[in-house]
Parts: sequence; C-alpha cells; structure tokens
Amino acid sequence: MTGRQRFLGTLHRDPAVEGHPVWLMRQAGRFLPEYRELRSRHSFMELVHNPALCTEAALQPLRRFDLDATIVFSDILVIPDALGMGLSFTPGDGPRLANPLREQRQLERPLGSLDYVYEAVAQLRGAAPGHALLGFAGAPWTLYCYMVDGEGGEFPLARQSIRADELRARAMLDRLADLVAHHLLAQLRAGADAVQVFDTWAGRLDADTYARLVTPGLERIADRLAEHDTILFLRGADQLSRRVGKARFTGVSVDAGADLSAVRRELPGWVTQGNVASEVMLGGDIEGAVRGVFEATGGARDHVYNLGHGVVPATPPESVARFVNAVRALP
Ligand code: 1CP
Repeated sequence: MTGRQRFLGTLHRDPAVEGHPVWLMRQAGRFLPEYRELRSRHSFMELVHNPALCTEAALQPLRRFDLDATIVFSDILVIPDALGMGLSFTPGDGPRLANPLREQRQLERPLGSLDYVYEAVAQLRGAAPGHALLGFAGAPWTLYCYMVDGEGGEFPLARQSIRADELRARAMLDRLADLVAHHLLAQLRAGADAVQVFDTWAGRLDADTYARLVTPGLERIADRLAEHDTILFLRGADQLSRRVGKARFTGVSVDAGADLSAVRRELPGWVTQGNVASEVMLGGDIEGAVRGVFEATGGARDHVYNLGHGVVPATPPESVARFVNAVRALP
C-alpha cells in the first residue's frame, strides 16, 4: 500500500487501510541541512516563485523519511501578494506587507497570477506519485490578520477592526473565503489530492466572535469544495471545535493544547489530525507522545499522525525519523 493510498484511504474511512498515515506540517524547511543549503543560494520568495525549486524543497523530506503525504512548497501569503499588497520576507523578522488592507476595494482588484503555485503542484504530482499531495491556503481570518497588520505578531489592528465594524469585517472575510476557495480549487485541478486550510491564528479571537464572523466564511469554503477532501487546521481548537461543526470539512487538524478525545466527540464524523507538541521533537519522549495520541483516539483508524503545529527549525532530523517509526510501530 502506498502512502497516498494510506492517507486518502484514512480520509475516506476505507477499512482496507493498513497502518496509520503520517506527515508533518513544515516538513520542508530550515530543520533540514539540505533546505538551508538551498536557501543559501535563493531567497524564500525565489523558491516560492520557481516550481522546480519548490519541487526540490518538497522532495527533500521524502528522501529522508517514510512519510505518507507531501505538501506543495508555497506560502499562505501568496494571496495578499497577488492582490498587490507587496509581500517581502526580512531575514529573521518574518513576512511583511508593504500595502496593508485598509479598504474593502483592495480585495476587489483583479488577482495577479498564481500559476506558479499550480505549476509547482503539477510538478510535485509527477515527482511524488506514491505520496498524497496536499495543496493549501490560509484561512480567511488568518489572512485578514496579516493583511490588516502587515506583519506577524499579536495582530492588534486586525482584532480591533473586526470588532469596530462587524458588517464590513464579514464582507471582507466572505470575499477572502471566495479567493481562498478559488485558489484551493485551482490546486486540486493541478493535481492535489486534498487541501488544508490553515487557521493558525484562530485562537486570537474569542469563541463567540469566531462563530459569528469567521465560521460563515469557513462554511462557504467547505461548501465550494464539498466534492473534495479538505482539512481545517484550527489552532486553538479546544474552545473552537464546537463552533465549526456545521462547516463540512473532511477533517480537523488540532494543536497540542487541544483535548483530542473531546474534539473527536464534538466533531463526530470528522477525521482528526495532529496534536503532538512540536517541542517534543527537541529531546522529548517522542514515542510516548505518539502512543498518547493512539490512546486518546482509542486506536482509531481515522486519525492522521502529525504535530500540533509546524516542525521548528531547531528539530534534529533524527527526531522526525523517530516520530515516523513510532507511528509505523503502532498496532
Ligand atoms: O526562511 C525561510 O526559509 C522561510 C520559512 C518559511 C517556509 C519554509 C516560510 C515563511 N513559509 C514556508 C513554507 C510554508 N508555509 C509551507 C510549506 C512547507 C511545508 O509545510 O512543508 C506552509 C504549509 C506554510 C504555511 C504558512 N505560512 C502558515 C500556516 C501554517 C503555520 O505554520 O502556522 C503561516 C502562518 C505562514 C506565514 C509565514 N511564512 C513564513 C513564516 C516564517 C511565517 C510565519 C510568520 C509568523 O509567525 O507570523
């Protein structure tokens, strides 16, 4: 059975699946010496705009580890960039948008081409035929955070503006939902098997505000993609899972702070993913953490093993090998 069959079979609850699927968010990136070598020759944006280099970055972890899935090498901020917000990455300082979101009409501009992402998906499809291929996008709220504040952090402007004028915020989040759905559908057409929507900053809003202003956009995305496999990464899922229950995603990916068995009770019918703390990979009990997820799910066959957030740059590659081996050793 290929990794692709194991991963997709799990999303579909196919009883013929052997073992448990495993991949890691940010499995391509700075924890790998070969990625750092690539980055010594190219800026991050050069990589993202070059499909051959994207393919190389995505293949690097597949050469080292027995992973079941691969995710296209790109970034959630390609959508603001295509809207003319002027994305740059300053070394050590993270992303920055030169023209942050101030007026709704900035979201009505014709979108610049994202064909370089779709070409990267198509190339990776050809290069990794045995792996499940994930496309992705930022969720409307997480995109709104970066777009309004223009950089990462506590997002004070985004949080203030969503409360100052709820109608206007809803309209902008709905428009972002349409752009996200469009970008995800194009990745699926280019060869992605499934897509993941990253709501990394979901936990920055209280649950009521989230349910009132953000969940409708998520429902809109899930409806547009109803025929496809979709995973919602919800950071802060412990308080939020019951607020997204009506959005018809295939699965939910939860952070390490979430009570996995509670989330599974609150979202019946959803496949789950994640929940292992990224910090465990820095010298912690990796095998015990994997075993803990197995026990929290009651050994369920509808869970995808992953971290609660991305692999951090200080992770020794050997830890990823141990994580994957621990999943392979599960009954
Ligand atoms: O310096 C470098 O080499 C760039 C580091 C880097 C990488 C490897 C960035 C900048 N983005 C990426 C690739 C990336 N980003 C992927 C594909 C690689 C993989 O997963 O294997 C994905 C899925 C993302 C998604 C992404 N970008 C998210 C959502 C997931 C998450 O980690 O929470 C977010 C919030 C971003 C924004 C972003 N891009 C890069 C950084 C450092 C950040 C976070 C900035 C911040 O903390 O606010």
